Amino acid sequence: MIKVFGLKVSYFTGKLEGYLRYKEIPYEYCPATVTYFMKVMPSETGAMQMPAVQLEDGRWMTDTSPMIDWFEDQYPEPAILPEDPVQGFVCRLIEDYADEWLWRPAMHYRWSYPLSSKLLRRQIIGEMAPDVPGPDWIKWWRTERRQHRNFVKNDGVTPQTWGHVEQSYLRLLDILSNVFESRPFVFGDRPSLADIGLFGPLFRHFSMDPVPAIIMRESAPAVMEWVYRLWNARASKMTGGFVSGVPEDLLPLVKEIGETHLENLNANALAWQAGQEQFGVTLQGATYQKVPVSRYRVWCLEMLQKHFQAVPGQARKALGSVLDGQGCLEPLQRLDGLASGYDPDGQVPFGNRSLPVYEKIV
Ligand SMILES: N[C@@H](CCC(=O)N[C@@H](CS)C(=O)NCC(=O)O)C(=O)O
Repeated sequence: MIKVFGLKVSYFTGKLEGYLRYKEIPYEYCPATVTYFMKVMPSETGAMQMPAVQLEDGRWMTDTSPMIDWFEDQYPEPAILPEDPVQGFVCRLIEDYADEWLWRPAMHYRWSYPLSSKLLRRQIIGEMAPDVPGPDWIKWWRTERRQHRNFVKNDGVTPQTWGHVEQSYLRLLDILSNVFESRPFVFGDRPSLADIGLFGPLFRHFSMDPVPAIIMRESAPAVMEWVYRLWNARASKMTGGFVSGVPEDLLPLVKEIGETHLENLNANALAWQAGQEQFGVTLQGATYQKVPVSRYRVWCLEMLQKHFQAVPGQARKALGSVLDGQGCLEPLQRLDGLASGYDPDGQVPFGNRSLPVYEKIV
């Protein structure tokens, strides 16, 4: 059986577990203890990040998006990527936004509020460091300080951006509440890659961490219901299909992604091309400063552009007009000739590379 190394409070472990459970791919969950997270996983995958997967043949993989693509090749039925290439691209766009943009509000809600950070530091240490010698209070204190510094303070969350960071979450709840009034999953009666992508932040962070979970329960119970509907969904029990096209109620999400995630990816890529280590960007009127430049996120934009180009002619026209109508097409295509060099040999999710996302700040 494959082994999934991660934590029960981890964003991306939750995303992968949601996918594997839905697809009914058997796996053994293995806690990423300190020894695994800091020694075994980096030496096998090149990245100190979770989840990492060890296959039965001994090979290791990391990074949920390419891992899910790999699993889809091995277990094609039922596909989580709709056949309609327009929907397929929108799924990838939503997944990338969920992975990379919602990360900041998720970390902020977890580590900026003592109600949450005091609980999470115990949960993390309890699962990760049962055998590490030393008093618990020191381990809690170090964990809380590390997470807040790396993922909140050094990621552009300030008194000036705090409100905007939270608005991203609140707007998403409004958009999704409206969607789930009409259907059980983002694109219809069964989960798609869009649901799996959103599951990362919405399951292990927003629906479980005390502060955002109170908000979700009180103001967006339909989203809470979707979280657990997806956790309990099994492909073999699904009968329905996907709707056709991109429903009207998803357009506000596409617009939101254009204004936040795509603008942010562009600013990051420009700074990377200029050889900077940090960048500033104004999004929806909020100015973020000293955000660490990420080569991995240059690759994310490169991959989105590549997926767009791969959509066949007539469908690409239709997709272009959906994206253009929401201000997304221009930022998607703004930068030409991106060459992150992140995965030159097309090896992901295999291959031992250097730490992708947080190489500069951990
Ligand atoms: N793109 C990666 C991101 C994985 C990731 O960032 N995982 C987080 C935990 S959910 C992590 O391990 N962060 C490193 C750290 O906390 O030091 C994926 O999709 O798997």
